[in-house]
Amino acid sequence: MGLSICEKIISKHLLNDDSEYIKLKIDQTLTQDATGTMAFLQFEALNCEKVETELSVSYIDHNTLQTTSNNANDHEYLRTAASKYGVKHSLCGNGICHQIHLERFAKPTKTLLGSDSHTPNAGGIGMLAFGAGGLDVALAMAGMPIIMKKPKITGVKLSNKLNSHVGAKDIMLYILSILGVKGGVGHILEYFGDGVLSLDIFERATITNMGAELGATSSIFPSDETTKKFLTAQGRGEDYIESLPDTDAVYDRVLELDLSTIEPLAATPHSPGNISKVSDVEGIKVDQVCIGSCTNSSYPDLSYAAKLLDGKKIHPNLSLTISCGSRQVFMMLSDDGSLKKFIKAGARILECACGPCIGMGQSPKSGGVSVRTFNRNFKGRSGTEDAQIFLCGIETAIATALTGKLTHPQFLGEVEKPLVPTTYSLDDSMILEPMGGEIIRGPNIKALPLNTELPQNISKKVLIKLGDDITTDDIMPAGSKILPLRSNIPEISNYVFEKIDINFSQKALDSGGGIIVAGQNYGQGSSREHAALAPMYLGVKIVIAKSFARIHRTNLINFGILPLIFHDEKDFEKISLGITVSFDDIGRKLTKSTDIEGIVGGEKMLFTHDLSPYEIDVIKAGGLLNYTRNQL
Ligand code: MIC
Ligand code: SF4
Repeated sequence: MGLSICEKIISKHLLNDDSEYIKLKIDQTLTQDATGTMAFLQFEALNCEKVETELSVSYIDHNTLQTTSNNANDHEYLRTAASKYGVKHSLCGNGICHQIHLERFAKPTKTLLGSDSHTPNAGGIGMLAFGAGGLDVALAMAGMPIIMKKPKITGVKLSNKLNSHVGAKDIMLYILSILGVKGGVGHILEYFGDGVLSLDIFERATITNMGAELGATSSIFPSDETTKKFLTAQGRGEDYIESLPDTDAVYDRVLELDLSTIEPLAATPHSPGNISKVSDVEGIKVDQVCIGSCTNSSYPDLSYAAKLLDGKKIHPNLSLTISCGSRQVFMMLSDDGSLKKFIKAGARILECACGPCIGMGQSPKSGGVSVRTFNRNFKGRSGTEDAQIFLCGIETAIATALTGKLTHPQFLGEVEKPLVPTTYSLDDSMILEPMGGEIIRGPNIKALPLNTELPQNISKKVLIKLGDDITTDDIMPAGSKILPLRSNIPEISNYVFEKIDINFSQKALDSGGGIIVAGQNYGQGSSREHAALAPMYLGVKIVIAKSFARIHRTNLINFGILPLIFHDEKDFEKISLGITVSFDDIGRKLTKSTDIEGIVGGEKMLFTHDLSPYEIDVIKAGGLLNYTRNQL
């Protein structure tokens, strides 16, 4: 039986022979500033002298608005910590972690763990890349493997070519329309078939990037002649290695997509899984168009955007922002005259960073409509609670910027895409080599809180009851006000569930902690471990849900919070806000059975867990840091 690309890479990195939970060696790590301060504080707590990976890179890209000293202090901490521990450091202004990593460091057939959910962006080049919480990345930097439930592999067979006005983003939106935001859970999506040949590396990366929106463990493309040309054009020809599936590779499930049947699509408010044809939502008045983010900010994307705008003016009632994914992209747009086209058209050029994607500026007006080439449109993420955010590809975004209303890209007429470059502008001077030295810590960097061992008996109140698809943006909001508090858990914990229940944190503190109850897919979205760490700080011991999103589930375990699942989903209705839920001798029960009996307001109720023996030990120890230190 032939092997898929994933199976080949996994077998090369596999460190155990368990068929259910696999331990994988991690070759490279990446961290960004919003999750990186915690990752580095955790790495420090492991008392290692240097990182043990082949390569670790620390990026500054999220917290770039410096409205107080916090972000600049974090940047200095991260720069000096990287230097001390042997990590490369990409300075503020150099661009978005995923874009730069793809351009300069990602290698086919290697493994990458990043403290950001869109780390599978590197799958566009054939790397097996995973998003994780900062603690998992800290452990990988210390040379430890990642442990995960063995993923299933979905083969996505692409045939034919895209029609004009349809881009890679539409492929992903189409897949989201079929599978939904939970459709990738437990799976790696491996792309194969003739259709792959028509996609350049950045188009492939747009697709693997947004596998995160399906809840997928990772996504990957083959490494082929296109990959070779790209790496050569980046001056990294020696990093090329062919990586193809065997012709008789077998997948756990196969999805067949005829690229020629895909139309321009848009995700409508407030989920990347709410997909409509652009033709069905055309005509909505739009106040803002934002182009950029790690999913659509490459040189091919932006030079095409500039070409589409050439000689035209954007609609006067609308604001168009452009954020390049990297300084390489910015430089090339400047060299080829694209920048001038943007400026003449009336665009606002932002720095190379995440920017509006994470609510770091450019929040739309009250009730405003914003059309973005980004990957997430969760309610409130833009910084404006009642804004309506649509996600789409480059062409729809430009057509919309010109007309002031959501517009089908046919409006643009036939414009040929610029050729993919055969050389890129190469200047790594904003990526610092580690030089040793001492770590500098600003006053906002507070000590890392630790959990205590799992108590034998737990009897706590339900602090909040939530529905399905609660995102980590709902649990621990981001944006320009809260993101700068990422290195200060006591402070940031005041904002947990701020948008759903403004009194949550006070209630949790007053009740001496408690329990969170939720529906399906709890914790979808980002990898931010603050969505587990801050509730832990507030005394949350258990989350009971119908199901959990992968990265968040691991983050809960990593911080000693027990993720329990309803045995019978109908019991969800029987748990009310404020009711007391009790478990006796819980540590022993977890080990003994996957069924756990609890008492809910005096009545018995059955819950289950899907924890591995290792995960049970981590929870009992009060989290992974305690567990690892006990082991050492
Ligand atoms: C996101 O897109 O939600 C983020 C911000 O990049 C997060 C990481 C974070 O919260 O810092 C992610 O995707 O993991
Ligand atoms: Fe940055 Fe947005 Fe990409 Fe997250 S999704 S890494 S915030 S650009």
